[in-house]
Amino acid sequence: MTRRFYVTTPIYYVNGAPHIGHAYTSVAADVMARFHRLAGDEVFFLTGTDEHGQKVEQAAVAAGVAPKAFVDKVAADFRAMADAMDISYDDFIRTTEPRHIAATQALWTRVARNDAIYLDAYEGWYALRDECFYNEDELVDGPNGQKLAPTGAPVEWVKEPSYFFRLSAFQDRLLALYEQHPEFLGPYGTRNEIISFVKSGLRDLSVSRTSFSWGIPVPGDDKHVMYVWFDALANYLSALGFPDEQAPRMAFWPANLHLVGKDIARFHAVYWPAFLMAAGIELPKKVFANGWWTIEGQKMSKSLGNVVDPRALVQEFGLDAVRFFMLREVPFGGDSDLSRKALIARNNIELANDLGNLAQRTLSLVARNCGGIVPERGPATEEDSKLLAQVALLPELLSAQLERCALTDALEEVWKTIRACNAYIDHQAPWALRKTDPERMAHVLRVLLDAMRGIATMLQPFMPGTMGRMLDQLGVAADERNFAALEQPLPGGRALPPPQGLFPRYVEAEAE
Ligand code: ME8
Repeated sequence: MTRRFYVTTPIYYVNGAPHIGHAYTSVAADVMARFHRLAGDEVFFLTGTDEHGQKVEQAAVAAGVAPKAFVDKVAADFRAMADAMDISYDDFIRTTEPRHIAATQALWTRVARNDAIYLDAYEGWYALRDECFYNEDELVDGPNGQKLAPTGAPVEWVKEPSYFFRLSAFQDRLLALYEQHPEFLGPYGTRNEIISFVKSGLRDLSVSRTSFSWGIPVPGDDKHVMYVWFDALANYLSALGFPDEQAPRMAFWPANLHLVGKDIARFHAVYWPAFLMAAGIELPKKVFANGWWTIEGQKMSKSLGNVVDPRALVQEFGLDAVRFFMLREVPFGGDSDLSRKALIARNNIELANDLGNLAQRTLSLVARNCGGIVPERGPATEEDSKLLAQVALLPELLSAQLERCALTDALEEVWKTIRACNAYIDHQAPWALRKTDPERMAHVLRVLLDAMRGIATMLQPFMPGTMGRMLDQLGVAADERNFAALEQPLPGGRALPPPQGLFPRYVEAEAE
């Protein structure tokens, strides 16, 4: 039976340009998608853009452009960013597309038919920046005595006719979900926060607005447009062809993993499952929230002028050094800081030294001493077997870690193996064996080639471009690069291309 794996990123607001935070969640989701493809699963990987709502409408007005023209332009930039980061999405959904509008209206109709939506009037606080309604008791005091959202966003008092979703009716079912399926929501801290938010009591949620029009009309009452979060969350279904149960992609529902930032855990772990329960639709298997990036210790913001376009970093350091850094620096789920110093250190120590040198040393010895031909496997010493056994464990270990979204632990596991290879090469000293025992030298190099093949195969999801080049250099054919193929050793006798460096060391230009 084929296993299916459906993974999503948030769909990003098009009120501003893409930045490193957006790239981060997308790279993490990309690693999950690529990993599952290499494991032989049928994968559907969705990303896209969130284009409705007051915040986007205001950004268009500020730019002096009609909303549709504005969102077309910014959405294209988000797509270009995803392409530049080598995000292997299978579909890019935009909420202004007719397929999304139709699906979202169908979802609304289903929820309304089940008596979970009613018309009333909203009066309360709204934070435009978060596109979120807050209860009075959630607000905090700002510097000039004004009220702020807990996120620090300004709030305004909103009073207008509105449709409401009966969120309060789902409190017990949501708590039961978190309890019975502890794997539904992670990491631990986010799960606790959400549970206490739900326990503190849920009020019905305003799900339509009448004071602006840039949104999806409510079926049967087009004075109202849907609350942007009802609209946005529906994307995960609309890309599958919902409400057409026969649409081929519907086989991917329920989603295996919604990867989000911790800022939007509430929407995904409270509102979304409640909407789905109300519509009688199966729930996603897992929501996992990544932590927050700061830049050189500071919050990223337009006013500080420190918003980082990931493409600028890629230009300077190379794509895979950036992808690697993002997932390596801090355990996935925790907050991280982007500092040039840390990025350069990771690149130089772990990529250029640990992995790059290992490949360079081994491949140049094979080129020089074995005529560039992959040696046959020889009789294995205890050390050989130990190293190869460690490599052979990687697919299973990494699968278990990725199942828990422990992307950083997965990398650490691979790095332990890389360090073991470096210890092995130093200890075996194949360069010295050349004179004393050339046969053993060939066997040692063969062990290293096999180990590096395992390592490069497992690292493909994290650094697809560079690991593709490493596998080229190891003489591994395209159809030998998945996890199952690792069980089959490469035949000896293959001619390898001349070795080339994989990761340049980065030297910070001397201050003038
Ligand atoms: O919230 N650090 O879109 P958005 C880490 N449209 N991740 C960050 C980040 C940072 N500094 N900044 C942004 C929305 N992110 C909605 C989503 S989904 C149905 C609708 C990432 O453009 C993180 O994943 O504000 C966060 O959740 C997302 O970008 C927010 O993107």
